[in-house]
Amino acid sequence: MTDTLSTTDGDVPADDAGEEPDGPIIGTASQRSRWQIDIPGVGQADLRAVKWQLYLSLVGLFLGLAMGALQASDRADFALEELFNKPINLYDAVGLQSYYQGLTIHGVTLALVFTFTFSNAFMSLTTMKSLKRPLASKVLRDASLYLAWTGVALAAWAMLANKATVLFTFYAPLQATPAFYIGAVFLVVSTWCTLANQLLTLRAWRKDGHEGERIPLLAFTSVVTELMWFLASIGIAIEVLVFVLPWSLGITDSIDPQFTRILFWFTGHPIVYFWLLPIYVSWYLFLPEQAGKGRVASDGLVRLVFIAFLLLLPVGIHHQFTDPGIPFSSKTISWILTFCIFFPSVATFFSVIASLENAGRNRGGKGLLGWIWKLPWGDPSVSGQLLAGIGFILGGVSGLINASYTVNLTVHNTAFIVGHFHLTVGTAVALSIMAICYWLVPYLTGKKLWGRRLAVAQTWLWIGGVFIFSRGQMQGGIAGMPRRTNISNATYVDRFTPPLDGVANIMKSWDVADGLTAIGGTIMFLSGVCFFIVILGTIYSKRQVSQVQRMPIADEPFHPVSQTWPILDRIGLWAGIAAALTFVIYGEIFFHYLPLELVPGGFQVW
Ligand code: HEM
Ligand SMILES: [Cu+2]
Repeated sequence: MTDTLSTTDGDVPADDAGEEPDGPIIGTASQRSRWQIDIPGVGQADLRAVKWQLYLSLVGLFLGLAMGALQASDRADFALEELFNKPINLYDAVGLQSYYQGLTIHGVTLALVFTFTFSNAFMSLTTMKSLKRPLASKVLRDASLYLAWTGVALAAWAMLANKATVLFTFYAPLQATPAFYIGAVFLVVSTWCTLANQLLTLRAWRKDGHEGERIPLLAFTSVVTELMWFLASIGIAIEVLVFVLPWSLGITDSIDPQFTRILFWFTGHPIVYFWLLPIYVSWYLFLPEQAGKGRVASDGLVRLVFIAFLLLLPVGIHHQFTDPGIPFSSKTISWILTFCIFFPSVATFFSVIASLENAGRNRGGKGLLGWIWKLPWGDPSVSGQLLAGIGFILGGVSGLINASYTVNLTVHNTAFIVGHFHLTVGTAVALSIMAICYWLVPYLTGKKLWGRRLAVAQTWLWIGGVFIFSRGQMQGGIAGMPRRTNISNATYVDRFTPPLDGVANIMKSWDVADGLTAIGGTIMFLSGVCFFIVILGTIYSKRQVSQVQRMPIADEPFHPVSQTWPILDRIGLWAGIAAALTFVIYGEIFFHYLPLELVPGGFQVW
């Protein structure tokens, strides 16, 4: 089946004998290339939809990283001003009104656009691959794509016009122009379209002679990810559609800031699962294969982990430990359940490490740790995901600090939190997505990865940068530095003052924290620039592949699906249990909280 007009590619196996039927030939004649992908029935239009969701994700990443660079430099303003002996305002220079306008763009493009549209792309593709067919509905496929682009365009316009400087949490009574909220709604609805399409595709697969069969693991994890998010997003949907949007449109003139905050965090906690689970799909089912044909430890365990995240949905109150109006009972339930998240996380840690050990030993690794060095660290897609995983260890441990009710009080709303989540979403997720792009972009475009060495360097730069950055932010947080603050303009900054009487004196000031943040953040930004050079180099490269493009999927687990309880496959049942649990827990919260306490007005502060 394979045509080898131009065999420039060495990575992709040319021989595909004995495989299931391959997808149609995708490349155009003018490209003089006839490359194929490994999913039957998937055509140009399907691939294009996935590709443009991914490109939107990368546009979000680019904008977000640029704002991140500004935030990092803001910490170094004091040093730069001393150096150049004049006031410096980088925000002015790039045409932004304030630090907070930039921070809104940073939060929205990275926490919402980058992650959601990557999920739309990747989870659609994994569903198609796993069920060996294109998505069932072309209308939903295209609706998801157009809604995402339109939504992002609307919100981007609002933010760039400084009509939505409300940060990505848009807490009332901060008020944005309606286009911002409508854009957010479109983006969320695009993720719902993805889920609906996955479910239709699953149904079509069943009807196609698979009644009574077990759902393939890759499809199972992909569907549970989106389903979890659908349930999670109901909070923000009610918040925006019932309260915030009518208020922004002037239909209502008052709002309950605390109640809308509760609804926001209903979604705002499990949103982190939505960022993470597509990465878990990759860590469990792709990375071991890429690392050396490692096998997944247990089919049942993977299913259980994904179900655990579904069930641990209603813990959002742990973001509101310091908030008034929420009874201690609700906060207690939330923090106890929050600690349960450690279990699926630890299970994942041990299981993925076991698969990687298997891969390393397949490659000839010996002894207790010898397998680690045998992993293909020279493959940027592998090194990026391995380093992201290392970052996640520290991110997870610092998460335990946030989760502890009492310790939380010392770090709440400080820069410590920023240090924490740049290791989790900012590295475990973001660096993994970049690493996945190193195989996904070639897969989707039929091009050979360009700049492989630069790509490997990029992954190391990122992890080095974020370790410095997060160390700075955490230290600052412990020294009382607030987050979400334009530090360069704050009047109360704890600057180091001579005489130098010991290390403790320097560490107590915010200078070291600021310096580390600025240096680390700049390194991360440079790493991001390298990433985009590699990706653009790949997209515009002339080196087309002419073989079948294969997704790197891990073999049958050691404990195969035949040893997994069938009840774990009952996605509807688990979603029902999750919904019931959520109903009980939030019922208790609302019972204590209601009636609403409406306050008039909305504010545009910056
Ligand atoms: C060049 C790389 C990056 C730099 C230098 C950077 C820098 C920063 C800084 C300094 C803050 C704190 C601002 C404040 O509290 O006043 C921040 C906040 C934040 N960052 Fe990043 N960041 C980077 C990449 C990322 C990535 C990759 C993600 C996620 C995928 C991310 C997500 C966030 C979020 C969600 C916030 C919170 C925004 C808010 O409080 O409203 N950042 N970033
Ligand atoms: Cu949370």
